[in-house]
Amino acid sequence: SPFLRSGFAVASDVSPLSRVLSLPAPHNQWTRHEIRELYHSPLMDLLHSAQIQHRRFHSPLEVQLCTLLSIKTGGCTEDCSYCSQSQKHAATTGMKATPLMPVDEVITAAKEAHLHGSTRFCLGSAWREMKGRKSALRRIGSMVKAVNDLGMESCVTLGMVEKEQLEYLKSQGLTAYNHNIDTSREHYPKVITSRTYDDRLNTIRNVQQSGIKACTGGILGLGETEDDHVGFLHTLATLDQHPESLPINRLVPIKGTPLENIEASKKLELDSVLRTIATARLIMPESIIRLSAGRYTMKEHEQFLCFMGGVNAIFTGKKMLTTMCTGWEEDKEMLAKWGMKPMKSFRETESKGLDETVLK
Ligand code: SAM
Ligand code: DTB
Ligand code: SF4
Ligand code: FES
Repeated sequence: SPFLRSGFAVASDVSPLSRVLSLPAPHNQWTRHEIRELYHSPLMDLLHSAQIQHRRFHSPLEVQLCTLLSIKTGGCTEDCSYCSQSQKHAATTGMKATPLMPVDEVITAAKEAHLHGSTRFCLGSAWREMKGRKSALRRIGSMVKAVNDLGMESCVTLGMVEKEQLEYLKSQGLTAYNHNIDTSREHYPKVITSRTYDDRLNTIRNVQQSGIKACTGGILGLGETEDDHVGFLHTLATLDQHPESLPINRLVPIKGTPLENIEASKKLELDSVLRTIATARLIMPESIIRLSAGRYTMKEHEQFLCFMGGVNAIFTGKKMLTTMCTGWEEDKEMLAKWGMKPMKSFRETESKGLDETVLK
């Protein structure tokens, strides 16, 4: 074509990016070196390759809409230094602990989310672990069942959990369990001391072994380096199974927590976020990548670049757990403007089906 000047290949045949694009299937044998090379590729090539990879494994215009509900807020005995819900920071955050919500209130919130087009409903509790919480587990089982009965995918995030408890939740129809590694193994002890990195990995392993999909990812902006992003991605990409869902949160600095005033020199830059997302897309091509906490602070064009890099899920609705969330209408308007549409639920054939007019 006269319009094409020769010689401008996307990346040479032997570049790390083109090697990844020629892999026929996902694998979990990544080395840190390989991931580092991808992460530090020219950003333009990295984003372009991630978009190609995205199109090999996903329908490119579909975004999973997911809504969160905090079913038990505050009073958590963990010391995660970013979190509004840790009891350790309660004196300075002023966060009050609430009891576990009744099932009918959860159903009301799930119905609302379903009506607005969300296909996955996620229940979060501020607990270190589920051990000994027999009646709470039963009640959460009923919530899961009710969410499924609406035709939505169900998800819970309840802290550390035992195998038998996971089997019970699975028997109630649970789709996914969220438990994050949060950051790299090296940076982790600077952020959380009350639970180890290996505790987290064991919980994720138990979830995957029980046949529940694992939603696991982390937070960017905790004062970590770009090499911590590489380490974080390496841990995820070398799990026995890649996460079904991979949340990327951006730190929302919460008043009264140790990370409230993170130093300006450690501020998270957009290009690091894009590099993390695009590298995740390249090395875990089947995972759903979810742009999570802090999205409401991002401008539309910043979010657009994240979608280019391989994001295909968001939380949308009235609230995250305790922080702000962009609402359904605003999100649907933004996505529709770009020609994107909600991802169909794999449960949808079992339900009455989504209202096709949800995204006009
Ligand atoms: N308590 C459960 C746990 O830790 O597994 C579930 C809820 S916890 C709030 C889920 C995740 O939300 C955390 O692992 C962290 O990645 C993210 N998160 C919590 N507070 C945040 C904040 N202030 N900014 C960004 N992400 C946050
Ligand atoms: C995840 O990684 N992000 C979601 C979900 N998993 C449970 C929660 C984000 C919470 C952000 C802080 C808040 O709203 O309190
Ligand atoms: Fe507790 Fe989860 Fe907050 Fe950590 S992130 S303090 S485990 S609610
Ligand atoms: Fe529900 Fe990740 S928190 S899918």
